[in-house]
Amino acid sequence: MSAPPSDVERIKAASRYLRGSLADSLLDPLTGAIRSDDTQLIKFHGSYQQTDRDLDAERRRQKLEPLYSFMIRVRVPGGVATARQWRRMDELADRYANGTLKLTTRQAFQLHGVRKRDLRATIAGFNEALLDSIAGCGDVNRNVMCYPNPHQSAAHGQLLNVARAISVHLTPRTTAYYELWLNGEPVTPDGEPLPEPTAPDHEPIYGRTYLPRKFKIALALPPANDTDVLANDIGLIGIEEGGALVGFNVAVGGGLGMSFGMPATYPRLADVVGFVPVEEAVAVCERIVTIQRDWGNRSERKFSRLKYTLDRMGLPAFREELHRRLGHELAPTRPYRFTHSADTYGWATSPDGYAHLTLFVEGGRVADTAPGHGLKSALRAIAAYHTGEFALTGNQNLVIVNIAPQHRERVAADLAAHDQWDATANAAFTQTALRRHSLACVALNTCSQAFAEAERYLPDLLDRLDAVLRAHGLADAGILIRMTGCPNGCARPYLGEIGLVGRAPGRYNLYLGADHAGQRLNKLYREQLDEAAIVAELTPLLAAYAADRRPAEGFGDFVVRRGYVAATTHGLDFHA
Ligand code: SRM
Ligand code: SF4
Repeated sequence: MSAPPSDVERIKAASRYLRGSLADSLLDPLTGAIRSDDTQLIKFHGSYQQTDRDLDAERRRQKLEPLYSFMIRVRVPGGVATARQWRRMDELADRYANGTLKLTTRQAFQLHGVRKRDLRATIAGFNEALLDSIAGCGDVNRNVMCYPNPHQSAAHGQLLNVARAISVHLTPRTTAYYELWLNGEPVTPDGEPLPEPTAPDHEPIYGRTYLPRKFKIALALPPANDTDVLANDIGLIGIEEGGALVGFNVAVGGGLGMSFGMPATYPRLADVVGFVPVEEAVAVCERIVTIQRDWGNRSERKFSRLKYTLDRMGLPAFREELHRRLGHELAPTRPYRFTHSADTYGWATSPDGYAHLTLFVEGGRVADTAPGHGLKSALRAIAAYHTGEFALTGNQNLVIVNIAPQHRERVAADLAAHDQWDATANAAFTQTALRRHSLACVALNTCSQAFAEAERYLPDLLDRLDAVLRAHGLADAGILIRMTGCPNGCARPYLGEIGLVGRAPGRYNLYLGADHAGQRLNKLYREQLDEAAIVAELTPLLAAYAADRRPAEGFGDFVVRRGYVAATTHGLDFHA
């Protein structure tokens, strides 16, 4: 007998296409929270109920309910936002959230600290600027990632168009989102509930219970793998011919989450299964989504992601099922080569004279250092006149895209006026390359899953590691370092040449040996290290790297070559 469906499956099935009792929960003035089942459903609308974990203990002592607030994840397919959208997000962050914008590892915006009473105004606020949060979270396809600058070449422009088409095609069709957040009150002024919609909702792709679990798609155009394409349920690797995008190698079954003490859970990189022409990219994604819908595990959420479905079915059976649903076989995989997964910082200029400036945003947090002073204010000033776009990268950074020739000096001056010297430096960065290649997940104080700090702490740890790097002449070594507060993998730590994963407050597991281009997972090197131990473990390795590395050899490749860790060749041997 098969195991019963999980509780989340019950909630989805009973939700009337994601409505649940959210309308009532939002109106309840007695609590800052929403009802328990609704906390699952609101994720599909792009929001998580959270508490301020810094205050939890004190509020418990005072017999107060936790300080509830909501994170809202605003989708930006391919990361490309207009200047108007930037201005609106900047404004909403100040008016309803904690005054900062988080640029996520999947090219979305996150607002933190929004109170229940302000949820509607916030969502309506970004909706006016043509942004949405539906499918920001939940058991559906999430924000589709791709290379952030569509103006870099014709092929990059095509890539963004495909990312947007996939995003639209896989967006849930339920009208619940519009009804709850945008089309006025879900109850009439005299308290009568609105009648059920006359045309009942229908989800042609997902069905009534949506997917068994979250689903992620990314596109990349070699040699750049800036979206860590193989960490996704579906990775589309663009193939160019004569400057045009002709199609994609399709990779399936990537995903990074795991749980400590459960070796049956593991990070896994996607397998490349064949090639499709551009015109078929949307269809192939839809068919893979439906395989996961029908074959994914709906009983045990720890094993629900496509990667487990795939390893359970076996690659040949999965491929056969995909061919059956597509009506034909995939074409053979085309050759490709990734060289890096990090962003390239500084200025670039297009042949038409327009410029693009990639800025490092530490931890993806756009904030000021003092009122009116810092990165947030600098970007607000630029957004007032910039005629191009603001593109969020998969590395939590920002590209100011298509800066008109007459604005170039002004952009540089606005950044400098707000102390953003490194932003405009190009060759002469004051920060180490290690810092510029760092990623950190949100973790405390909002993430309920965090065992340890990440975003708030990594800059301090980097101060100590910077000193080691400088002492060994490694200030310009672009080593990928990634920290998360738990093993879920939100800053893709298992693709870090140095991965630090929170075990307990102030304690991290250290993983080493990923490559520099997102094509090899790392491996556990040491457990439960505090700061002194992290520095002590890394110092001799960095010294050896400085002394003995081969030309152009990455740190991850070096530690594997020298036998500090074995190479991970598949998710199934990650724990070996
Ligand atoms: Fe994540 C859950 C933040 C990218 C794997 N992630 C969470 C939650 C919602 C915590 C929770 O469940 O209560 C975090 C909200 C914290 C907060 O306070 O904001 C959270 N994840 C993030 C972000 C904001 C990290 C960041 O600092 O940038 C990223 C938002 C991406 C976006 O815009 O959609 C983020 N999360 C990722 C990635 C990286 C990626 O997708 O490229 C991963 C690893 C890839 C993957 O999915 O396998 C990731 N997040 C998870 C998991 C583990 C999933 C699994 O299969 O086991 C969870 C927990 C879960 O789903 O049960 C999770
Ligand atoms: Fe939270 Fe863990 Fe994700 Fe960090 S990795 S944001 S601690 S769920």
